[in-house]
Amino acid sequence: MLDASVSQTSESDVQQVDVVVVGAGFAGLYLIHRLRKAGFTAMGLESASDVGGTWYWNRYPGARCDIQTTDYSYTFDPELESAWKWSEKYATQPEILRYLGFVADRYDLRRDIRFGTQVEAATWDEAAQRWLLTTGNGTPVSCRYYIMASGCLSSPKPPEIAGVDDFKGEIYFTGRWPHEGVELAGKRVAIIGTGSSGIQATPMIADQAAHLTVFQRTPNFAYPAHNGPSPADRVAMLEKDRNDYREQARWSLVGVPLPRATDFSWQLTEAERRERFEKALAAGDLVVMLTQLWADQGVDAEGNALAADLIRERIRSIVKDPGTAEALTPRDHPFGSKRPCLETNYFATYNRANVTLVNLRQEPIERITGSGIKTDRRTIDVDVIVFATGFDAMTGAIMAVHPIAGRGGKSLSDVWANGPRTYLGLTVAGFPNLFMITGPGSPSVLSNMSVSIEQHADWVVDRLIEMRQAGFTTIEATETAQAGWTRHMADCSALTLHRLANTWYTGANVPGKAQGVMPYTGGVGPYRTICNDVVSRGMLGFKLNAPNGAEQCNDGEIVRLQPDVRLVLNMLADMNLPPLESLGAQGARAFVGEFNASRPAGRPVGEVVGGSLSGADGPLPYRLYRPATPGPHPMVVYFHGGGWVLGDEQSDDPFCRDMCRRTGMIFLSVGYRHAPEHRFPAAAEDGYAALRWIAEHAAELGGRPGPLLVAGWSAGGNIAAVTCQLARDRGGPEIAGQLLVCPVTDCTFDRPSYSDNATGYFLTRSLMYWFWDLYCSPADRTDPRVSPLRGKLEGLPPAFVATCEFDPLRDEGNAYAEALTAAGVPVEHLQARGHFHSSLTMVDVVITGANGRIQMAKALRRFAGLETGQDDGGVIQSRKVLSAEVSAAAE
Ligand code: N01
Repeated sequence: MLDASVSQTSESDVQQVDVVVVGAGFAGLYLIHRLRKAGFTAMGLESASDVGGTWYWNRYPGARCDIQTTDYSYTFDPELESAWKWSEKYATQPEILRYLGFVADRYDLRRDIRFGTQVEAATWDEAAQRWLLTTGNGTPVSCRYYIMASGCLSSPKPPEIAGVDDFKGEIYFTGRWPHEGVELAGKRVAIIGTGSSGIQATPMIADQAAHLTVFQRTPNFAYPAHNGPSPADRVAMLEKDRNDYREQARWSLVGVPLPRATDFSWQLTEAERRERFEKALAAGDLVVMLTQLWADQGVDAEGNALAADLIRERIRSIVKDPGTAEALTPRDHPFGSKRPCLETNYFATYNRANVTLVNLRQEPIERITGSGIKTDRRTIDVDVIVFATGFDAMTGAIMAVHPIAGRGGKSLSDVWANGPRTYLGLTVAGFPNLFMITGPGSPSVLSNMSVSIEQHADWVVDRLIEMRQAGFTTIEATETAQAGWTRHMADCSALTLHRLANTWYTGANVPGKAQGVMPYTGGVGPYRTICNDVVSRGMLGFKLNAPNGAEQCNDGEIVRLQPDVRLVLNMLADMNLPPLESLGAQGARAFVGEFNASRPAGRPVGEVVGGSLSGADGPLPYRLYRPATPGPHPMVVYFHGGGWVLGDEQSDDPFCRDMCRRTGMIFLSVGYRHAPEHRFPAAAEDGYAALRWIAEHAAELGGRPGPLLVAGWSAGGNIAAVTCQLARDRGGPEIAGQLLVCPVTDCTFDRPSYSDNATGYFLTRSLMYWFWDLYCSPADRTDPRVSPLRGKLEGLPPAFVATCEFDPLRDEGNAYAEALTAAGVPVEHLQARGHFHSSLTMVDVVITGANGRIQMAKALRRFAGLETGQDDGGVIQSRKVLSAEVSAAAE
């Protein structure tokens, strides 16, 4: 099949090519096409006897794609797009295989592929700066670049059940289904596994078999595919402007151009939520159900549970036997944390007389015998066993080439012994010129694969072209870049619920496999931006070498911000907003008011009431947030942020609600006076006066008798810190603890964070200059009532100080925490990595800020003498419950 143009060195019997591509599925075919067009000699090595990859092997009854065919297609060639018409919304395996064959024919790809060829080992030849691949068929191959396009789900998992060899009947694996088909009519069939393969195969097998017994360990979330012709609305969207549709898909979150829901579950009524669910159900689309219900469904356990309950309800409504229905109802993992499935008659199949479900949670399989399957309660005799037990996903096919020996002979299996580490899911430090397509660390299986494959193949081939132009012949990720990517991966997965489920996404399905979320959970569009940024920042994190000794290495980490902070800052940058300080105080206030109106509404608390208290020079408005729990509650006097110029008692509403829920305490947000109308020391004196008034009226406000707590963010943190000093010096009231979030503590601007973070992180240095100028004359600035760092710190209440890495105020906050400690004040200091000035207060926008708020809430409870560790707000508490459930399920 190989083209004569692939050069051969007869002396050594080693074929020489520029690039070897392993795998001839979606990825391998496109790569060969692109490499050839770019003038590289490319050879495909494929263990199957033809093209197709996963669609070559997975021929079990019912096998179909679960991304709509409008989206599950190549998009690189408009002529190809118009030359092929899919017959259904979700094409069958034979049709998809025909499509891939059609593509191979159209671009004459087979001539560069050696079929029936398993790559057995790959060794980096340091002297030649090339890879040497040995294969199970034919001569070894030497290549400059070695690309693994071997698929994420192509290495079937061994059955792991004792006695398989004893079975006298027929055994089949869904992932290796015989090409000639299997005759099941009249037979007693067992199927083990209820993932996507099992759920697709079960109704089809039940139609044929005399009896089907389904052995289920974990029930899965599944909803109807509603297969048929492609839906008219989706086709219309595509046909209206194909390029635009494809482009939107490339920048979307999962590779399908559907906007995500932006309303949070608590903003919708139950009827509205049900309506959305029914609509998503009718769409028959995995992605619609996963992204279109409400904004918190994938990131928050409570929002997720609302969706999960509706899916569970549907199962109960279909399956007639209540015991079977319950057994089929998933309860041990959040919806979407494990790949959900599209089903066609799956649940209804359990109403058939010839179908039985065996719940392996109640009666585990002990072994397979000569005649069937023995559980700890009984033996079920069968003629056929179908293993739908899944794959050694994401790393299995890569590690099947063993060893892959990189620099210094290091084996990839050793390097990955504790789990895969990559840079961008594309490369591995220590393995020059090795690329993976949709490897671990890229969006891969959490995306529409065809979009991710094209992006990866394009990125790799474009780099090879650029290197050729620049004279470089090797490329290798640096350890720094890879470590940074690993950290970013962990930050991203902390945002989602994937880590709460035992799945093939985390390696949990393969005994002994290192565990951790393997796909990149940050989304397709953000990932594409990052890959492009790597290039525009001079191949950041890569070392390039040329044969003449030339070297280029621009080392560093591509993402240092928390993923959601990065998105927020990019969004703000795209808005191209005028600097706040250019708007004047009134204009800036109006702008902030408008900005606040567009943020998600805070979550419900027991009660929110407004009122008026006595400030230093007249009444001040306040807003009180009361928990839903019975009072009286400890009270926190809260000062909002806004540089002493902006904001009001309502402007930190989501933060106050969140902290009220997490602490179980009253938050009373004070509307102190603002500059320039009221300059220093108005805000400081209002803060202290408010504290006194609240202490005097605590009982009527529903507060617990005893010391108050104070808290504040930014300039509010400054007022909180000052208030503590004034209360100490002026004879009370007593304060049990202070929470200072990114506080202003000093009037100098020469600390490094003022230059490191001068611009680009929303709060800028020049904005801070402006705030200071409006509030305080230079002559007053060293007064501890505005620069508390310069005050006496002994005898202050215990403090929790939070500072953020990308904040101009970081270093003065750190300095205050250190100075308090030095003065003998008990201090807990949170230095939030990857966060910016607003991270901890932008509740439900910067989700990664929640961890900081959990710590803050615990500290406040401790200061108030309450138990910590409980009642930390719905989100995290229910995550804990889920984790506990998951580990219980695993036991
Ligand atoms: O594999 P799976 P799959 N004893 O790992 C059970 C894609 N795909 O082939 O969950 C008893 O999901 C296991 O139980 P548990 C899609 O991305 C797509 O079905 O580990 N049971 C589970 O029920 C999908 O997610 C399509 O407790 C055992 C099942 O076997 C991915 O491929 C179609 C067991 C395995 O489910 C994998 O799906 C098919 C044991 N020893 C697949 N070991 C489309 O529609 C495992 N199980 C495009």
